[in-house]
Amino acid sequence: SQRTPPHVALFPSAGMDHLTPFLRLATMLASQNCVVTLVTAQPPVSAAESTYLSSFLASHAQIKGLEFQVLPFEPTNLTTDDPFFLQFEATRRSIADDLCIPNYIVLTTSARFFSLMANRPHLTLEKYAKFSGSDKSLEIPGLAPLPLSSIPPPLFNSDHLFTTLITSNATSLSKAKGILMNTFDGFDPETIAALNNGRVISNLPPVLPVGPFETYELKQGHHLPWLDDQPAESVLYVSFGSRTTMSKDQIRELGHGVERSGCRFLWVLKAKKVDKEELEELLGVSFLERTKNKGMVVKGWVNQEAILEHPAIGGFLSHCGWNSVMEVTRQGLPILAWPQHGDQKINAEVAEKAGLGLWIRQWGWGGGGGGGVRLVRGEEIGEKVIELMGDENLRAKARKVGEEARKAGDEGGSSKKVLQGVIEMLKP
Ligand code: BUP
Repeated sequence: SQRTPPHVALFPSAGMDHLTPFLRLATMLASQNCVVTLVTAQPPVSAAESTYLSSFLASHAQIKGLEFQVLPFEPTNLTTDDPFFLQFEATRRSIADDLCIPNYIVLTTSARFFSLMANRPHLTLEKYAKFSGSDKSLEIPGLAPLPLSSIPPPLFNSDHLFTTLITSNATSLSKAKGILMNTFDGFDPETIAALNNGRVISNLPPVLPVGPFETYELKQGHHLPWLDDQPAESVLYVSFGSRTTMSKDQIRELGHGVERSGCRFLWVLKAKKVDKEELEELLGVSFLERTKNKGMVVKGWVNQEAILEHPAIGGFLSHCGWNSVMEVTRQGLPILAWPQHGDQKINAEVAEKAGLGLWIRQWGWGGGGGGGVRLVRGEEIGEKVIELMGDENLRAKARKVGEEARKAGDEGGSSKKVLQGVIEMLKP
């Protein structure tokens, strides 16, 4: 069509795991000639978000940035001190209810976890809380039974801010024109079909799979020359996302595990404060010395996309944050899933079912140490790493998923067509 391309405003929620997919979507829309304005909540929660955002805007002159001041929010009856949840709530309170423009939702989780979120207002999960550690399942219409042990614990508590946010969002879903998802039809076809057939929940706007979101060049994050010297597909990449810090005991066991596996590894370690001294204290000087030819431990922020794209990477020990799942899908690499919290167990199940690797259910929620979370021993971790890195069949399956993912995003592919359809609808 020759009509003028639409002007689209994108408003990401707090945290790198929301900002990153929105920036990707922004460039995808801009490359389809849309005028794009990126609205960002001020002040941001983390310094990582502001740094990333300014370098993105500096290198994408065609995308405009617009700051939105969030009203101060003094919570009473605090059920969480998670700064991201508090910012979600503050933002929710600060926005006007109806802007009289077509409104789409961009979802940053799996279709299966979304189905649980959308159903939360109708579920009396409180009464199942005592079974959350059992092998019982929850029946949601249209979906395969959902193990109670995969549901994030805060969701059993209706007073928890995580739950009140999800419930309030779920009751507003029908106001949206559509729900854009970072997934593709072939990745989780049953759930997407069930959502779109109205079997999961009635009155749901169309679910629009437009992923995996494409990446863009961002000249940020250090390049790792060490990787260039490693053989093809030989290195295990280890990262548990931007929000997880494991206990010291679990970090040490993980160290034993990767060392015992004998595999090469690149481990991005997040701890409260990770400087050289702390790395030595956490893992031991002798660990770093023994593994210096095999592996590399890096602290802080890396350019994960660039790492996953590197030919030396052969597998990913991952917490299964949804962005990470979609990034590794594009690369066609297998995952060893070790979910830590939130949607990650459900994401791990989806990834495993799609053919993207292994999920060791008995490892439970990660984190290690107290709070009823199991400490997973290095021997077990080592065995599974060997299995992941050595199983040709797993690699072949993951490679195939990667090919399908790329096809979906190519001209004429399912996700590309859906996105172009949305843009067509939005043309004035
Ligand atoms: Br850590 C890390 N570099 O060092 P997820 C993450 N990322 O580029 P999360 C880096 O941040 P949730 C790093 O590629 C992905 O796009 C990574 O999002 C990038 O996990 C994003 O994978 C992280 O969804 O969020 O942040 O733990 O709690 O939603 O699982």
